[in-house]
Amino acid sequence: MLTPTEIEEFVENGFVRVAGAVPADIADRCLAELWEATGRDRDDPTTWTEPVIRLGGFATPPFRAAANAPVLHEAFDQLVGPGRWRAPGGLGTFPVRFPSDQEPGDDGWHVEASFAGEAGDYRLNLRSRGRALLMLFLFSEVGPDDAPTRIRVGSHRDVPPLLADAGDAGREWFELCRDAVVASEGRPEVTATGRTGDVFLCHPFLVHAAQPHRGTVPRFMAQPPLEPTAPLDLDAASPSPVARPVVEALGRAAG
Ligand SMILES: O=C(O)CCC(=O)C(=O)O
Repeated sequence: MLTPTEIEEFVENGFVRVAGAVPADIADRCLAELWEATGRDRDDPTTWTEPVIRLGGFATPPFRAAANAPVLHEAFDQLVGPGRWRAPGGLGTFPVRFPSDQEPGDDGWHVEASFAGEAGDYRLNLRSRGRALLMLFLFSEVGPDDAPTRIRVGSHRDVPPLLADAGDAGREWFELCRDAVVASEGRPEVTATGRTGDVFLCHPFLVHAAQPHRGTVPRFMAQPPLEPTAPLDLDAASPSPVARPVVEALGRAAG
C-alpha cells in the first residue's frame, strides 16, 4: 500500500517509487531472459558495442508476474482507482543502456504518447486515452552514472493547459512534446535511481528523458503503460490522484 504521504508526493511531483515491488527471484529470471535477448555476453564488456539496444514485448511468466506484483495492483487501485485499469499482459519495450562514449541519440525530453490517431499518428489527449500511468521497472541496480531516467519534477502539471482546448482528438505527440519541454524548462530535475525490483509509478504527463550511460553496469529498465478502462474522470467529486493534478492545473474546482 502507498502511504497517504506517498500519494500526495505522486500528486505534487508526478511520480512515486515503490521500492522492491518486484520480488528478487522474479527479477533475476527476467534479467536472465533479457540478457539472452540482447545477444551480448553478460560477462564480457567487449560485446557491449552499442550505447542502447531496444528489446520489445516480454510477456513470459516472470514478466507477467513482475508487472502484476500484488503491491503494484494495490498502488494502481490507489492512484488510478479500482476497476479503472487493466492488468498488464507483460512488460513492453526495454531500452537497455550500455556504458559507452557514443551518444545514444534518443535522450531528448518528452512525454509519452498514449494512443494512435486515425492517420496512425501518435497522440495524447487531456483525459489521457490509452495511458493511466507511465511505469519504470528497474531490472538492474541504477546509480547516478548508470543512465537513470531524468525526470522534471512537477512537469505533469505543465501539460494539461496544452491539451485543454484539443478535445478528445488531442494533439499530435511530437508537436505537443515541443511545447511541453518549453513549458517545463524551469522544473527541478531528479533521476530514477534505485535497486533491482524498484518501480517508479509516474503520471502519464510527466516530462522525462533518457541520458548517456557513464557507469559500468548495463541498465535494464522497462517502461510500459498501465492501460485504463476509461478516460480520466475530471468531473468526479473526488478525483483520483492521476486526475487531481490535471483538474488543479486547469484551475477547475473538483466536482
Ligand atoms: O531509457 C530511458 O531512461 C527513458 C527512455 C524513454 O523515455 C523512452 O524511450 O521513451
